[in-house]
Amino acid sequence: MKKAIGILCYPSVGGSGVVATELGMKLADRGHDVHFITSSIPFRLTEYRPNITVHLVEVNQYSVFKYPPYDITLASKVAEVIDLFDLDIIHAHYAVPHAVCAELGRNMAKKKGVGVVTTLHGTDITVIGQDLEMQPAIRYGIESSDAVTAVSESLALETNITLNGQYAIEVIPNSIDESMYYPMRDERLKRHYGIEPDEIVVIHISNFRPVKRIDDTIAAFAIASKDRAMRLLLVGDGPEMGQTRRRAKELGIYDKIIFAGKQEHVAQLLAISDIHLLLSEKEAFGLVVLEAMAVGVPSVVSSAGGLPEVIQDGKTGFIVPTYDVKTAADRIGKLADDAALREELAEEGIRDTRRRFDSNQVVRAYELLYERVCAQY
Ligand code: U5P
Repeated sequence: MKKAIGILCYPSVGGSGVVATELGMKLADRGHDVHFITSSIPFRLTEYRPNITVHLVEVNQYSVFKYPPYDITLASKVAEVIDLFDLDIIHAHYAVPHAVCAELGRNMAKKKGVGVVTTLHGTDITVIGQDLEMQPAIRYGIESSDAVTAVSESLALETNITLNGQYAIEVIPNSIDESMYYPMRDERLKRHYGIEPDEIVVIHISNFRPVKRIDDTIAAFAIASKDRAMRLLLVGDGPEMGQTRRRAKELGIYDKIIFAGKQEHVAQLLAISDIHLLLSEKEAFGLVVLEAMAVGVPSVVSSAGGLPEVIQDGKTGFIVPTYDVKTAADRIGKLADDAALREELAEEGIRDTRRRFDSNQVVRAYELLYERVCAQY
């Protein structure tokens, strides 16, 4: 049955925002009435789509407040949207602040019987969850939700360990927009970046935060590219960028690196790449790994968090122990030297994307969950 769904998410670049936005768009395509309640228009929502309304949360900067009350304003907005649009369900992406705001908002609303589903994406547990001051809020967000999902088994387990709880957390993996990420090669962009046709392109895409271990990426690339014609394509920007440039100069590989900065269309950059690299210290899922797999680029990933649930070692890519730069370099070299192996892993990766991460299956899993939750009221 068609539902009126409120989605609370962070609209900025990053796995959770992308996943929440694409889920909302798919739900709208299937006839649901979707309401994003957020601080700005989600960055992947670039064109008009029927059945989607964005409600912006505008925080007034009254001089009486030392801190602008974003969370309270969001909760008020949730209440307003529930009553104005007769919402059936709120889907909060992140326990803090969104699940807490969803709970507050539904209590403030005149309409009763609105369900709350919360999806955990990682940072709320792996980063915020470590902060003891925040744990009561995270617990409250989880416990007051009618259903909680996590994007990987590893995150579900870590949530219960961190919060010392026994929460029933359903795992619904991430998916990607198949109309953007599909098997493609496009050599033209290589010329733009001055990449020679025989050079192997290793790509890394992230927000350049310390948890991504860019130092390890650079070090592994330095070893692997010593006697090989290789380039490193770095996509994204963030706090580690300065250190990355310094390290690259120290290692003498600065000229082999292309700093592409923050990009909105990473599929085109994946299309000129041969190997994808993600050696994070923590990673709840690793959406970029799925994106690379869908385009047909095999990944070398660390064994952190949910990454081993996305990549099958030796079948769709390679998994190396976290912090193990030498093994990472070895796997990069192995892939660089063997086009047939790259092809084999890429093909299996494309098949696996369709088998386990099909977006229709994922959206259907959320729809079934919404139906179950709504049936309780
Ligand atoms: N991303 C971009 N542009 C960038 C860097 C990252 O679109 O410059 C996107 C990735 O493609 C991915 C998300 O969809 O942000 C990061 O997800 P995750 O790897 O943090 O889960």
